[in-house]
Amino acid sequence: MIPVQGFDGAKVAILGLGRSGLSAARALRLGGAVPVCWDDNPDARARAEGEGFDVMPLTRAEDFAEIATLIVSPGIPHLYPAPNTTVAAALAAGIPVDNDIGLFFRSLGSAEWHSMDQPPKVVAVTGSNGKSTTSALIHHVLQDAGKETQLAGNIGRGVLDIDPPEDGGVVVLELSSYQTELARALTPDVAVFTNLSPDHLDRHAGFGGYFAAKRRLFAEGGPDRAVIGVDENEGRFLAGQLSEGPGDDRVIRISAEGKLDGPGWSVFARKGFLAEYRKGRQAGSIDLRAIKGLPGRHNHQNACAAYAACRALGLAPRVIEAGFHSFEGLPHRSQLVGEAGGVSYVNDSKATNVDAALMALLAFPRIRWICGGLEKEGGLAALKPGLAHVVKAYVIGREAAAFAMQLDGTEVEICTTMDTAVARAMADAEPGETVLLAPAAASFDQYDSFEKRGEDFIAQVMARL
Ligand code: UMA
Repeated sequence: MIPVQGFDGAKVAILGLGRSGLSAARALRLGGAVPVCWDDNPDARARAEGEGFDVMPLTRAEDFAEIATLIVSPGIPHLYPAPNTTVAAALAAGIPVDNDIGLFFRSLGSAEWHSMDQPPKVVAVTGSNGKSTTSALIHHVLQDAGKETQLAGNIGRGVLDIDPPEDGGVVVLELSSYQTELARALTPDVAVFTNLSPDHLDRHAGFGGYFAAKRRLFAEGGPDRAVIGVDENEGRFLAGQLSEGPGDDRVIRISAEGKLDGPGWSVFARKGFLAEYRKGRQAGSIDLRAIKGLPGRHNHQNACAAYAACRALGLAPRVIEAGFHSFEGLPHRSQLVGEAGGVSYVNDSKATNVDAALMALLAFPRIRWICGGLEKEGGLAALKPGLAHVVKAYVIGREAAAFAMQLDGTEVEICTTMDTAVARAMADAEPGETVLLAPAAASFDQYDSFEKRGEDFIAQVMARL
């Protein structure tokens, strides 16, 4: 755990007592602060009380009379669509609002760092898609290369929960827009922006607010190196703003859409190969088609981002390539769960929306596609470019028939349950094909979470392999 610095003896309010809130409360207490906690859910309050924390409602400006700052969990709105009551009270009282990420960046460095040969570094990854895989891949490559490394942030571990890093250590953080928007300190050594597509728009008052939240990672002090996905205008704009000129290699441009020209530092994927160019010369290349844990264009973009971040940290191309080969992927994201009789079984239960499912469909040539569930707004029309890869769809979910109706032109079987869908897809599959769970829908009509849905798929496949 990282003890929070700068609040010794001060009262610090904490709103939200989930993973990040409780971890902030513990780290503040360790640093000598007096946490004052609140959560709108009584069960969460009881858990904090069980750990000996003071819990009290903070709903009026007067409640903040003795409070130095308010730490807010990422899932709690602080401005849009409307501030939570506690945040509104803090704003009325003129109290600074921060989060665990801001506390982390202020508290990570210690006096011991002065005597280290290589003081620890922080890599922070943001973007709309691929940030979990990119962060996990950077962490894996570093681990594989024998470096001391820790992974935290939006990926599921509170940032203050990590151990103080050692000499030469690297902390890899996945950061969401909720987290970057609120943090009062954001000073990674290497910052990565994977890509941008609309998400969480209600929390950021639109697409501009969402981009502005992510851009803060590159503005507050500025990283030594910025790895920027330039396949959208926003990335191209950001890369241009951060560079002194086209040859400035503090910015590494990445693309999954082909060769990037220019004298600067770039990493791109073309026809299944990753290439690195620096000062007009090729500096490295990797055959991504041979890497089983990273199938498809979207994973090739993740590979470019992770490669660039690892190069910025000084790793050699061959070391990074070796790490890519042993990367197994994250659970429920292009996860290869088995192979038999020339058929591959892939769990992409995290594909809860149409964009993510399309990426999965484009990653494999001949697909027995298990899809359906609780449909999101916007319909399925955007899946069209991927349907050419589908041999047949096996539709699950309570509204399977309505879902199937939208897959006009594709052979479809209404299966409703995972059990039936896996059995039917497996019976039909031929060598060279992939049985793919990529639902293009949320799981909540039949499961508690996308994780539970993915686990059911794996169990059904394993029972029959
Ligand atoms: N709460 C209130 N009032 C509210 C809303 C929530 O009191 O109005 C309370 C809840 O009762 C609960 C607590 O706040 O006790 C939950 O806080 P939280 O939703 O911020 O969740 P944490 O457990 O702290 O987890 C957070 C991230 N959650 C969100 O961003 C929603 C986790 O990312 C992250 O892994 C974790 O911190 C550790 O850093 C999850 C996520 O869904 C995976 N992220 C979103 C995404 O990836 O799309 C951004």
